[in-house]
Amino acid sequence: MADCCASSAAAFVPASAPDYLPAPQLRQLQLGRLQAMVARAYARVELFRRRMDERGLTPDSVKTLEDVARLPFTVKTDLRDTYPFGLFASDIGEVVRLHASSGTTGKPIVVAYTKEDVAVWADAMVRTFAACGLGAGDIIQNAYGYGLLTGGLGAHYGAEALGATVIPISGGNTDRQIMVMKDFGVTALCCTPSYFVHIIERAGQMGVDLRDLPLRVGVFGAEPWTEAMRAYVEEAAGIKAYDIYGLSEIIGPGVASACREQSGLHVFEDYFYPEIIDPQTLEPLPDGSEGELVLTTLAKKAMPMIRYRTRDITSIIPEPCPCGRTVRRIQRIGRRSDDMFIIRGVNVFPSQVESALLKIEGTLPHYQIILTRDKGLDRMEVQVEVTPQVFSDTVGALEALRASLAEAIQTTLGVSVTLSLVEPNTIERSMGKAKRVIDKRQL
Ligand code: DLL
Repeated sequence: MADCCASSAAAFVPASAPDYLPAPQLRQLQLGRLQAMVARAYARVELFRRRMDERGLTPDSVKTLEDVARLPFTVKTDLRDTYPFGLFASDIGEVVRLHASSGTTGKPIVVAYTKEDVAVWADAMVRTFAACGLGAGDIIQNAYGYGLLTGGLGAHYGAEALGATVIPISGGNTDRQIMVMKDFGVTALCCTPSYFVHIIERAGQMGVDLRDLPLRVGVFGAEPWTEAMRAYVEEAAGIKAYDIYGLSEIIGPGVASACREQSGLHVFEDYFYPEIIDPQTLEPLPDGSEGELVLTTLAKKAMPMIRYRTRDITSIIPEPCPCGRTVRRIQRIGRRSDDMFIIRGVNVFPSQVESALLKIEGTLPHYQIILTRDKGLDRMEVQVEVTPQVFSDTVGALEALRASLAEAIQTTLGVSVTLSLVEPNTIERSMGKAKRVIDKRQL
């Protein structure tokens, strides 16, 4: 059954046809778009032409969808090396929008959109919001940052195209966020999951119980978060929390979204073709296997991307989704291949620490991992905030909590950690993506 028929407080949202196309039609649509995109990229982008020539490929080499696997990969450094406009396939006169994503070092990467690209993006976000059960009649508070990053305007255009009422509040000023949420009868909030945890906490301090408000949906993404975190925020705020995924290089938010089943994220495959590869051998992996997500844009004009290596680790879910959408799902992205750190020979992902912490009552999902090196030996400290109630407990109770958290993390990771309980509000809050790891080993 399509989501359009599900009972919900929101008004009727027509099912977006491409989400429900029978597989053969979808594949046909994808192939036609892939061929057109490769022809355009080959004709207009020097880097793509050179890489295809080196492999003896021309646009005519793409005869089936499987031929995508013969095309060269694109990586983040390609965007840096061609900074700012080197990968554009449209003249600047046709580009109506530029965004940029902050790199960890140096220059940002720049991404471009034509008028048609902006429409594709809005459509992908309409389908995202519809999958999250939203429609006309909803009041959407958009707390993703407006500006060069893609979250703010991406969600904004989608919410307007959906016919919902959008409040372009952007990130920050948490007290005002809570006031607006309450006074305007907001039904859905868009922000990073870590910022929402902060909003829950601040609302508590202000004497506002989010469960009493009309807020019923959270549209959360832009950073990894766990199922345990979803359970926590859904319970604390009395909402359904949906995971949405995207990246600037491909379009921004709107690449994939959870649906009412909350089991994986549907990739809007008619626009973004997903593959999973083994990040070591670079060979494609079958559906169901975990590996690195590679995306090819099928409908973007200004900045087409061929086989972009996202570094995000996931798998394609082979089973059809009970929601009725035929576009395939990916598993929730818990980690990137490059947020992994190695501590005394053991590979560790911040999401593993989060899952372990959230199994134990009495802590807030605010934590930070600090890595140091002492006489050549790596040390890992996990700082965890405790709730104000727990903080006023006896020393013995605190020590028992500390020990059980350390034990939970050590069992999950297989490495020893120093665990410190810290007072409420000591770990820096972020309005956007949370910084979970502070690596002081190279300093
Ligand atoms: O974060 C776009 C976005 C905005 C997505 C708002 C969702 C909501 P970038 O700043 O380019 O774009 O960062 C992209 O963030 O490669 C992932 O590593 C991570 N990421 C995004 N969404 C999720 C998610 C935006 N739902 C990078 N789960 C991606 C896990 C996510 N990681």
